[in-house]
Amino acid sequence: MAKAKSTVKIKGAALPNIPWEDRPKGHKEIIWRYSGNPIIQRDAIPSSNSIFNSAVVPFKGKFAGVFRCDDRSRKQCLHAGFSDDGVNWNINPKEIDFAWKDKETQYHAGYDPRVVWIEDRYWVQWCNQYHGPTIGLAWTKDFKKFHMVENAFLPFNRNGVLFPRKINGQYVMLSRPSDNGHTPFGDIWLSHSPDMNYWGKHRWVMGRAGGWQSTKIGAGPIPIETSEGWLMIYHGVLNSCNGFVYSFGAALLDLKQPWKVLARSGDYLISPWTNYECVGDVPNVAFPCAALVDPPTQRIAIYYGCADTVTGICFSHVGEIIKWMRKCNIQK
Ligand code: BMA
Repeated sequence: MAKAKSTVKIKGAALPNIPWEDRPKGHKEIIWRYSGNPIIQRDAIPSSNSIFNSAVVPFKGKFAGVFRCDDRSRKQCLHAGFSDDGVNWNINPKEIDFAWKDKETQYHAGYDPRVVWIEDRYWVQWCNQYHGPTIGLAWTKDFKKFHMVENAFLPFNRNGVLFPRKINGQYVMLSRPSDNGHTPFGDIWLSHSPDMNYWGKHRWVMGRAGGWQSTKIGAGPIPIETSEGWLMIYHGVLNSCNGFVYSFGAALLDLKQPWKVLARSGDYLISPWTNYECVGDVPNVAFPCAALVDPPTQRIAIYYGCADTVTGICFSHVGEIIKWMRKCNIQK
């Protein structure tokens, strides 16, 4: 198999079984959608109204994940799931039963999960409900038993995304302070913690920009460590006469001071173009929550929610994304 020509080095273990489809012949865009999209239909489990904005990771030579499965009362629920190939998913029809000592802050609904392996366990971050949206945290080793810890931030906050390792001796998380509704603003922030319990040393990362990212932005998948910086794929929202439109692009953050932005795409990678991104419970949403990467070949598979209804994947090469980002860079 031909390796990407880019000299960018990516940290992390090889993932030769990454879900993959070659770039279609004649396709000129930086990114291409899987021809079998959507990979998860809205009714993949009996209780679900929609399955989208979900997170997957490599697990024991295969794949596991945490899925946002809104149910038919339209409650936002988190479910675990497993897959042999990262494309065909077996989602547990029972909602995750998070173990936690404190009734007051116990999970009772959740959405937009992210999952990351740090040190010796998988950490789940999601939008938890405690007097409004805030960032819930839990860990698991087997995707069967999940152990909650304290909510990371005060409400209102969404899009909590952990870095995959400590930086300067501390855990680091991106987030997007918000309001209690369909927030018409939003910048990306970064916070530090010595123990996954207390969060502080808050830093502003970046704010809105023009066009597709003019209303609000929020971190997407877990940042990817490369020799050029942390590759952060993030969503951006514009407000049209037809409501919010969710697209996604990419930025590069400094390796040692990840609140410093090195480059940022003025163009989007994906904006809702296809039927399944444009039509659904919330039209015109492409919302990325996870990415799988195979460092030796630089292949990347991005998982994203489509129109708040189903789940899709799209593909590219990390080096190509970074090269493209530098061409349409708006970080001066
Ligand atoms: C955000 C979140 C996302 C959703 C998006 C578009 O505020 O609720 O889960 O995909 O709105 O509806």
